[in-house]
Amino acid sequence: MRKTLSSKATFFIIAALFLWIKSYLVYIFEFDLGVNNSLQELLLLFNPISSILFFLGIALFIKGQKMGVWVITIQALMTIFLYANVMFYRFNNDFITIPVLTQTSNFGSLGGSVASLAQWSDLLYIVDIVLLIGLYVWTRKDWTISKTRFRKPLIVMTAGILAFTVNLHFAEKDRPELLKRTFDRNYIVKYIGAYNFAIYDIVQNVQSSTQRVLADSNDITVVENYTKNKFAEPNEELFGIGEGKNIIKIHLESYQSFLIDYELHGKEVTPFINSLANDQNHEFTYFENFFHQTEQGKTADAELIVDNSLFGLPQGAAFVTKAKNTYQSLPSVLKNEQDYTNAILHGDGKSFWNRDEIYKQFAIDEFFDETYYDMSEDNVIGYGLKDKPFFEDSVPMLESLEEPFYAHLISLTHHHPYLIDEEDATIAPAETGDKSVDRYFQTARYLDEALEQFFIDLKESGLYDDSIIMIYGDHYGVSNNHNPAMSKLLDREITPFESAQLQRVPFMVRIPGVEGQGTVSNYSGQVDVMPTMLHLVGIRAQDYIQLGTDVFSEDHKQYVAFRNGDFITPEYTMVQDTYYDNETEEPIEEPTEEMKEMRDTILHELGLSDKVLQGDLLRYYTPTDNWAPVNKKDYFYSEYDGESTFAEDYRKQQAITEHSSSTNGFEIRE
Ligand code: GP9
Ligand code: MN
Repeated sequence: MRKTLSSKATFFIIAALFLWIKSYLVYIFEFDLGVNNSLQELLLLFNPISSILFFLGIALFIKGQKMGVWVITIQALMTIFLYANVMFYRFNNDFITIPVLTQTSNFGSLGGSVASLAQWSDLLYIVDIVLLIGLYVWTRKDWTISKTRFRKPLIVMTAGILAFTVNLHFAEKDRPELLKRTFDRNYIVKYIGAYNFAIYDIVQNVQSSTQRVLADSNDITVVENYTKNKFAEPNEELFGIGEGKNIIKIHLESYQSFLIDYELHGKEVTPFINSLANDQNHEFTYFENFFHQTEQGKTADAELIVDNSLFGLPQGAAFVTKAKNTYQSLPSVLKNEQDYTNAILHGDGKSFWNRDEIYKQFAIDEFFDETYYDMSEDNVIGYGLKDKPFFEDSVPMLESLEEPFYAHLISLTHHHPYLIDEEDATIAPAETGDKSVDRYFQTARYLDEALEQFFIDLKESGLYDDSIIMIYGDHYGVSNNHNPAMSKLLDREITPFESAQLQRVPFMVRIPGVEGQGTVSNYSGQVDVMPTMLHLVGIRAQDYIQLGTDVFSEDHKQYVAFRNGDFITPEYTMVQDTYYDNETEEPIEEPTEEMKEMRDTILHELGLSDKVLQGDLLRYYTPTDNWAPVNKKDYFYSEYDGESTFAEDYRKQQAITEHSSSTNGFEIRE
């Protein structure tokens, strides 16, 4: 038996196998990675191989018996890394990243609880190392010394790199642009593994810190001059008209404006949203030529743009790569100038899109994530909580906030691939044969019904009368990959011009006590939201770095930039280097100088925005005399750990007393 086991190769293979099995068991038993198809299952099993071969392969450079010591040391280091992540995950439901390591307060929150997180069964983590040491002592005398020094390690390490390439290829099949779009860390670990994720994280951090280091305080002056100059004076009648009111901001996932008034099988798809757009109650103003401006960051981009009046990055999500930046977000300004309490409500894990990090920089006081909601099986589909229970259970959370508040509710069910339970589907799917497009209308209807009920509940709670309500669509739901189906549905060819027009998403505002303006045709985009909101509550946007302008202003600049440099104005559209006349939809043979200048303006603005984000330039900018920069340390998002849901708990609480008391640390509004 000893003879068969007595070779360096066997020792190496056994070590690699041990580490492989250990890593896989950790994935299964310690992490909650949400594996939901067989390809993901397979990748989870496969993904530790690449880094194990690569790192253990290093030991093969060492000659003689010492190689064994190196194998054991590397094995131990990788185990420590894994175990540190396990401990961190047990507490935070998240993985260790460089920003987390540099942010010692996070460990502070672990406090003395490290001991309580450890379990006796954790001793199993060293079983393989003990066995390896035994094997080493037992067999090393019989090891032969290899003649070549570099061949073996290089072969093994190259095999590791190759395994990674294959891994990534299949991962991107399941989740396109996985690394570029920098999804949730749980996703990346699920697809490429905990070790590869750590390398990815290091590369990302090095890249982003170099750009930051090269920036200096003069850079912001250039941006400031531009934005101060672009500023549009507020509409006098509306400036400050919503002062002191709450802001309830509703994020309609994947909702494109073509849905408004669209009829399928002779029925309106979203009758309630239609009624708001058509201002049947004389309350809402609907901007029919409003566009999303997002790129790879999708939802995260929409949130960033709307709340900061900056563009997202050309690649990746600033939510992830620029999470440590200084921001002067809409909620932070509201808080600074008018003492708002800021909250975000969303029925998904808190770390998706790195929200739990960036929200601190945005001065978000409360983050009601999935742990606050009833996530039982019936309530969940696709990415997370269904919109109906989400909106319903959000009302008591809103009531718990101190007024005035800014609350951002992010819907989720109307998300690709538009899954819906049979009992929730109240309209038949479309019949294009493109499954996800066909279901798109069913989840849109579901969102519409959820929203309608939410309005009823808001009115009942009394919040409706005290709150500005702002509704916006985050980004397209039907991508160009589905043009044949879209063309059937809209009964026209989806040309590049048409595809640009389809990037319209709704933007609607309702101010209590103010009559709505019905449908407004002014052109605007997500970047214009923040200055608009600031003016409504009576804060001059000019003091802040804003690339958009107030949509209610007479001077509002009516051009809309897309992140790739294409753009739209009321008269013409520029897509892929071609200018089109909006009326005739035909290419313009000879674009005017003015059109070309507009293009330069667009590129200039996008470039300025990139400079702000890449250089973290807002750290050099003091907007007003009494501006207090956001201090991340002031914000901490605990998970709700009540035995019942927040809503249930809240109701119980209400039954006991009508006065303010606390439910797991949350003040109940009197
Ligand atoms: C997840 C949700 C979806 O929490 O916001 O993000 P998206 O895929 O639309 O960017
Ligand atoms: Mn989205």
